[in-house]
Amino acid sequence: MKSNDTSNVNKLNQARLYGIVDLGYTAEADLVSTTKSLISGGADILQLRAKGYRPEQVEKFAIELLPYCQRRGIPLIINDFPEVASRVGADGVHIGQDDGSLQLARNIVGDTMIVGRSTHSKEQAVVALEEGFDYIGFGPLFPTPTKKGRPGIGMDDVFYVENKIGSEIPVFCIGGITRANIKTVIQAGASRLVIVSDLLTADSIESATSEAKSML
Ligand code: TZP
Ligand code: MG
Repeated sequence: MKSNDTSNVNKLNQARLYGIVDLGYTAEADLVSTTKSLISGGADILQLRAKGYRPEQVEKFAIELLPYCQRRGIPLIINDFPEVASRVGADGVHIGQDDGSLQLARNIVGDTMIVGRSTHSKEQAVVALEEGFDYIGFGPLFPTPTKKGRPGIGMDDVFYVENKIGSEIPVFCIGGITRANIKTVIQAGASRLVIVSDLLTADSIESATSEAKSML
């Protein structure tokens, strides 16, 4: 992203815990309370992920959540839908390997929005850096019900990616990370994490988030 959006550049660079408000775990009626809990618990950046929902539904959810994120200064990233991110004035968009190029997304969201990419190998991570993405997700490290059918890539390349890519853009390790294995993932070299189900299925989302944050 162009560095004239200094506030979001700084927030992204400082972000350690990336939370996802995922409609696979969170009922529509609980979207706002979940968002508030993740923020109160210490999530530094949030994504709205609504697999199987239509863009107009995602847009409605985003419009609902944005004011709470903005009030607390937490960037909201929209998964999969650059058009929605652009229309609602979100802080960014996150796209996968099959969602087209960075340029395609930039054509829709412009130069100043955060654009992130999912990567599943160190080779894809290098390509994403060279292409110019603002950050990457790297994983899934472990098999996870949140991303069914995708094998875990393990932690062998975490150190390489963290050093090679993480010195240039934020690298968020993702996939099967829980409060129980955070320490191991950090020992493998990770410094920033995305945690979805372990937080969203906790009895207290806020406490679980703050516990995870305190380990980072
Ligand atoms: N991309 C790679 S793994 C994953 C996504 C969206 C899911 C992570 O969810 P969880 O529940 O933290 O394993
Ligand atoms: Mg996608």
